[in-house]
Amino acid sequence: MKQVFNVQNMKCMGCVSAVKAAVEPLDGVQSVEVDLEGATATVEGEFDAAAVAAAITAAGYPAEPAG
Ligand SMILES: [Cu+2]
Repeated sequence: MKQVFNVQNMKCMGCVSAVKAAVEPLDGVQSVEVDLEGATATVEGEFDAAAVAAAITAAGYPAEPAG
């Protein structure tokens, strides 16, 4: 599946890297694309959306599934 998350507080490419690093190790995640300007992260794979949102939030960027 592909899920878009709204991600708050990302301000630079360091933030983008931090979000990617938080999501990539999670179970079932195949790829992560982060859009700094759009304030979103798009995750592909077979994962638990709540766990992904929680991991991004725990990294300092409050996140929730979009739509
Ligand atoms: Cu930053």
